[in-house]
Amino acid sequence: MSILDVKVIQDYIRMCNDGWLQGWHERNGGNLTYRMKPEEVEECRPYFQKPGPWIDMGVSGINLAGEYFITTGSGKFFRNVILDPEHSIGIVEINDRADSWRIVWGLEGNAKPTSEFPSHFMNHSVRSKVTNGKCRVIYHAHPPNLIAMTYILPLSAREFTRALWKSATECPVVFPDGVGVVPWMVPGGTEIARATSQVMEKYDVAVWAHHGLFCSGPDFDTTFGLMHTVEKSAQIYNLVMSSGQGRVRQTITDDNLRAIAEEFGVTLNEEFFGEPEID
Ligand code: 2HA
Ligand code: ZN
Repeated sequence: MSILDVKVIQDYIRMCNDGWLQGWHERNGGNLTYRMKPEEVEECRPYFQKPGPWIDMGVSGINLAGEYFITTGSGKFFRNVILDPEHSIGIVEINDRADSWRIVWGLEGNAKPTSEFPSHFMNHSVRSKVTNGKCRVIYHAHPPNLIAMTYILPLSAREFTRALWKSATECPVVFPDGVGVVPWMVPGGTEIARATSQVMEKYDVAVWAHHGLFCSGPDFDTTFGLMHTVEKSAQIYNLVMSSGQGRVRQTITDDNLRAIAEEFGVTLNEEFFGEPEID
């Protein structure tokens, strides 16, 4: 047995590789964190090393005190996770004040958790709170079609949500709350972490303008599926806009959206109905 035989580690590695295969993780692009269940921590504990020093994160989230996260490493390539997990990913423990982490497994060769760990951590804090502890996964990727949309649509939750809901029929069922948008900001710091976590109070998806997407969810499948659904819808949107040269002959109407919501038993965010006042 090794830690690589533990199911949660295998599932985590598979998700990293699935993202790589989709083309969302050029070079060191993207990052993935998972808040472990207590029983998963116990399954992995026999393989823990002597813990590293506590490192201050610059942010805190008291509801995450004592939690353990699986994380990708800063500067590490998703492509290499399946080939060399010990150097590419790791497990960190959070301290009692919930403002520092220390490495207990992996991230070998002096690696550190992802540069976006502050954003992931604050998003976990907020999403865990608003989902009564159900949210466990925060996933950041660079899906190209969604990024392309951030150059042509106004950077508002309303515009992005309507465009994505109307580009594929199942979207309102998959993300009924809609998607939030964070304007362009310098990545990797505490400022973008705070801005993203504010958006994540309302939405389980946050667009980073000209950069990528953050998705959250209770498990790997749901969160990967959310990223996949948003990006596929963005692809359709871009195909329609480019092949139709901006002309749309017909689309999913607001009444159609309401009919989907009723049939599938989801409540859609009413703020997003109605045509915009300005074009
Ligand atoms: O990890 O994607 O946003 C590289 C990034 C930073
Ligand atoms: Zn990024």
